[in-house]
Amino acid sequence: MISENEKQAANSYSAENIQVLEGLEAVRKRPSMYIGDIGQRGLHHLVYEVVDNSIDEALGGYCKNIDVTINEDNSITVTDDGRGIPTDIMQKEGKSALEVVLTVLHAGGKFDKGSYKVSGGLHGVGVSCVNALSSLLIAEIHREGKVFQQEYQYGIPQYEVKVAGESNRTGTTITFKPDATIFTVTTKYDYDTLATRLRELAFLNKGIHLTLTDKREQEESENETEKHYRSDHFYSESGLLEFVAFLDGTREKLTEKPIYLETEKTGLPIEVAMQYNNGFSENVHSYVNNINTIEGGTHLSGFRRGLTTTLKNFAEKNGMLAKLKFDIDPADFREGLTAVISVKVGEPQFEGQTKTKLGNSEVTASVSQAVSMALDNYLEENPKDAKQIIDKVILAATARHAARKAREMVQRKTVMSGSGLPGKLADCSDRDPSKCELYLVEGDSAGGSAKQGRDRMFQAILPLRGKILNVEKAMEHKVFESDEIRNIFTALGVTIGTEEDSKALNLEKLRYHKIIIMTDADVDGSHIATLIMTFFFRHMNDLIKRGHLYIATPPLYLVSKGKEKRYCWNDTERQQAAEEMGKGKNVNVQRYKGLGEMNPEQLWETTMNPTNRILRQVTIDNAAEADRIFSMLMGDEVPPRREFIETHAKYANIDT
Ligand code: 0RA
Repeated sequence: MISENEKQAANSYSAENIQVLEGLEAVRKRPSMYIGDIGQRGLHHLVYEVVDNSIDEALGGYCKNIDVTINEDNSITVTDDGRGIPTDIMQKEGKSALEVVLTVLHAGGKFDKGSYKVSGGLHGVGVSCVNALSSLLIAEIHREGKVFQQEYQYGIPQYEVKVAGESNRTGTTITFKPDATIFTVTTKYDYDTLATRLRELAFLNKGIHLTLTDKREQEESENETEKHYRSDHFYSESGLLEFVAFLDGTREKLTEKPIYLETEKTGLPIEVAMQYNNGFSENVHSYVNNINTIEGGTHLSGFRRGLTTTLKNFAEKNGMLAKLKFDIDPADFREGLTAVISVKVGEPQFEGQTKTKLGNSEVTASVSQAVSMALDNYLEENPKDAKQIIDKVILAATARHAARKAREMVQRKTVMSGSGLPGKLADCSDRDPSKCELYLVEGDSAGGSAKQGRDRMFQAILPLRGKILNVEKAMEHKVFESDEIRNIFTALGVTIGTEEDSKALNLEKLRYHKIIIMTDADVDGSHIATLIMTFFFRHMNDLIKRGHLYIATPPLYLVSKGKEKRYCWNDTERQQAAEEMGKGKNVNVQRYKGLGEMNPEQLWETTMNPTNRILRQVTIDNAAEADRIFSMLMGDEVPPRREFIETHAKYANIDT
């Protein structure tokens, strides 16, 4: 059989193959066009692309287990127990189906007519892109009692599919090593990033077992002397119900039971879970074919419409809105609501800046009807919860009116009173926002050093007083009554609220394109940085999404000997510097506790000068996880926060 295949393959090595090479070459020339970017995100995207193929196989009902392993050399192995990618020769292409899947762009699943492909990477480019961007890829297929194998380098097959042994199971194993000449930023996989995505996939696709194992280093297990690999197993029995419970782990529930629906409307599978809590933020996450649609779209509109009309009708029917003197805004129905909406669409149209907005118009009505029906039933069957929810909506509407007044104050102040800028702001002289930076600095004394040390041409300083308001726990009008927060709004030139959407952010007049949080490198400092980030996350989310928010990283140590000085950002650097400078003799190590300990020149040199400084851009990799972490870090419960800080805090050791 194989020799027959080889003959056919050899005969037809022609136009098809040249096309393939051109296709993969295009991917290597412009990788960002296919996988988004070539940084940390793109690197991890490769894994998701491979896993998505296995998820498809699982959604077809052919596979139950998907295992992902980070190998010692930062290569990745994805194994599933599906049917195995077919290895027989395809007449038209003159090569194995496996090779077609691995070398032809968009080929995945095409040849399996019966398959209902719903999963699929963000860009839907398939595993051939992963192949093109890997220095090595090995495919191992268990099928028909045999093990088939084929290897690739940079997308080029090194030999025809061969039989490498016998097997009594079926499944696909793909191992790939990202090409370091493409992923120049990093080729190192982050366990937590992969774990978060696999957990999300487990919630979104109940009944599938996903595991993640890290073979790069072993850890000691509790009560055991044996070492073992770090590993997690993700599995969800009840899907989005558990997802919502997980997201709300540290929030206080408003009602006993979450509201859940799972249905199919005109061939469109819909799953929704929602739960009200006693907080003030809206945490609604939507997915299409397992892709997080951060820009929303027709499914989200359908959800909102269903929610708003059903709750409104119910409240009116029961005379619960009689005492209300003003209208209710649709957003009032979503305050303190955590919800996940997941739909599977056969031919999704993705629109928007990041292609994460669903455009299929038929989806709105389907989702809206499904939500209305399930919610109506719930309200009828749980009158006590229904009252709680409506009361909460009325409270939200009342608070919104108070907030609007407070907000109008902020905006009026921006427009009037001379420049309208806060007195504490030391502005820069350049007026081109793309060149300008605003430093948000903890404390007046550090603010003073920053003002003296900066380049006043393009760097502005806004000192903030100690701990700013924890917006996670405050009602909205409190947020806009806070002086520090008003100062941030006015300094940035950002306004909110339009006729239609009272929460829309207006970034057109943004005065600085880099907003840099600069706090002490200690526990207090990182707490303040987190408070400021929480504010931006909840109230200026778009500003983060557009990449305007950064964190400055002041050094932790100054190692000096006579006139020679070296700043160090971690313990390894410190040790190295001390060794190189004097073999331990007359070397002075100064530990910076705060920004205030540096003089203006030092602050400029280490933390503000664009040629030396290290800026960390704040990004939102996974919206649901970011939401969960912020609510946990800023919420009322102490134990989970302590646990998180103990496992993640880089600064914990310098305070003791
Ligand atoms: C199409 C047809 C068949 C299997 C697959 C695709 C398949 C693809 C992937 C990608 C990762 N894991 C996979 N598992 C299966 C088989 C059709 C048949 O056996 O009749």
